[in-house]
Amino acid sequence: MRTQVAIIGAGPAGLFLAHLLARAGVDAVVLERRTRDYVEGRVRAGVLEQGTVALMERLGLDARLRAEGLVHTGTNLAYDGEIFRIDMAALTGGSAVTVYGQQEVMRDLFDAAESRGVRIVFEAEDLRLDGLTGDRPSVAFTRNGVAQSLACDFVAACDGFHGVGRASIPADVLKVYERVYPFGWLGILAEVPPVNHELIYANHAHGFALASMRSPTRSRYYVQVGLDERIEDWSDERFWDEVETRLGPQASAGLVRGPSFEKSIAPLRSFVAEPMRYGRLFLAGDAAHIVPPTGAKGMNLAVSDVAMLAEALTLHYAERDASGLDGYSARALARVWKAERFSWWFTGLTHRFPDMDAFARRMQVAELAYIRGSKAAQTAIAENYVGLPMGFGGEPSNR
Ligand code: FAS
Ligand code: PHB
Repeated sequence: MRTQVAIIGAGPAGLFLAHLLARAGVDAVVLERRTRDYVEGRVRAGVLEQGTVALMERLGLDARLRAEGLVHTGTNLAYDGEIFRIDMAALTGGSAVTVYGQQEVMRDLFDAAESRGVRIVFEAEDLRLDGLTGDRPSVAFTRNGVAQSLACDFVAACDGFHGVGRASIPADVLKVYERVYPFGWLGILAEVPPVNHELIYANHAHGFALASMRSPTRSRYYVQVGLDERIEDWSDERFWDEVETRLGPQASAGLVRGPSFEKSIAPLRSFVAEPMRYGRLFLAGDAAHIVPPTGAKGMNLAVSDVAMLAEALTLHYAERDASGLDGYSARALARVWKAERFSWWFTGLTHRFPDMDAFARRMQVAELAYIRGSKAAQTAIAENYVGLPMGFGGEPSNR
C-alpha cells in the first residue's frame, strides 16, 4: 500500500485531518486500531469552540450541529452558595461556544468519510513506524493477522496520549512538561433536563462540580473525586447529593435527579511534548498534549493542530513549499501553551487541592469574588473559553 500521508488514529484529530486533506486533494489513509463503534462510543468532550464549529462548517459537516447543537453565549461560576454568569458574547464581540458531544462529532465525521474519499482501516494492530528521518517513511501493521505495510511521504500521529507516534521520537529529542493533578473527575450521563440552560462550574469546600449537558433532555454532570476513589464508591444517590451540595442552593434549585446510564472516572493532567515534529513524523492532538477538561479545550486543541497541519501539508504538495511543515511545531505549540495555561489556571481556581490551607482557600474565594465584579477579568475568561484564534485560513494563531 502507498499514500501521501499516513494518519495514525481515527479520533477527532485523525478524522478532521483526513477530511481536510481529502478536501485539498492530498491522498491519505487512516489506520485505527479499534472499531468505529468503539471510537464513536467513547463519551468525552462536550463543548466546541467557535473555531471548531467554523471548521465543521467549512467541511460542510455542520448540518446536524446547527440543528442539534446548543449555542451558549454565556457560562456560570458558582461559589459559596451563589452563582454568577459571564456573558461571553457581550465580552467577545458576539462569540459563543456550542454544546455538541464528541460522540456526535465523530458520528458526523465517520458518516461522511466514504462519500468524501476518506480511507479508514479499522482494527489495524501492532503498528510500527519506520524511516521517519529519511524521505521514505512507512507504517507496518497487522490486520486480521496479516502483516501489511503502508509506504508514505509523511506520518501524522493522531493516536492519542498512549499512541505509538510520540513513543517513536527518541528520548534525547523529546522534551516533556507535565503536571499530574491529585484528583480526577467522576462523570455521569442521565436522561434528565439540565439544571440550567448553560454550564455551571462550581467551587466548593468539598471539591469541584460541573453541570453540563448533551441536549435539553440529557445532562452531563461531573464531581471532583480523589485518585483513590472508585466508581463503586459512588451510588447515584451519593452523586446527586454531592452535586447539589457543591452547586449550592441557588445553582441547584430545580435540579432533576435520575438514574445514570454512564458513569466513569477520568484522571486530570497537564502535559506537553515538544517538538511536535520529528523528521517526517508530525504529532497532533492528545498525542502531543493533554489538558485538564476544566477549560473544555482537549478536543478543540486537536482540531486547531490538524487545521494547521493540513494547511502545511497542502502547501507542500500544491507549491512544493515546506515552510508550513517547518513552522508547524512552533505554530501549533504557541496556541497549545495558551490553552494549557488557561486550563491549568481554571482548574486551580475551581478545585480543592489536598494540600490547600485556609489561606489558599481564601485566595480562591477572593479571586472568584474579584472576577464576579470585574469586566476585565471576565473578558479574559470569555476570550479563552470561546477559543483563541485557531490560525487556519491565514488567521494569526499567535495573538
Ligand atoms: P483520541 O485519543 O481521541 O484518539 C486517538 C485514536 O488513536 C483513538 O481512536 C485510538 O484508538 C487510536 N490509537 C491509539 N494508539 C493507536 C495505535 N497504536 N494504532 C492505531 N490507532 C491507535 N476534552 C474536552 O474538551 N472535554 C472533556 O470533557 C473531555 N473529557 C475527556 C475524558 C476522557 C476519559 C479522556 C481520555 C479525554 C477527554 N477529553 C475531553 C479530551 C478528549 O476529548 C481529547 O482531547 C480528544 O479525544 C483528542 O482527540 P485525539 O487527539 O484525536 O485523540
Ligand atoms: C462536558 O459536557 O463533557 C464538558 C463540558 C465542559 C467542560 C468539560 C466537559 O469543561
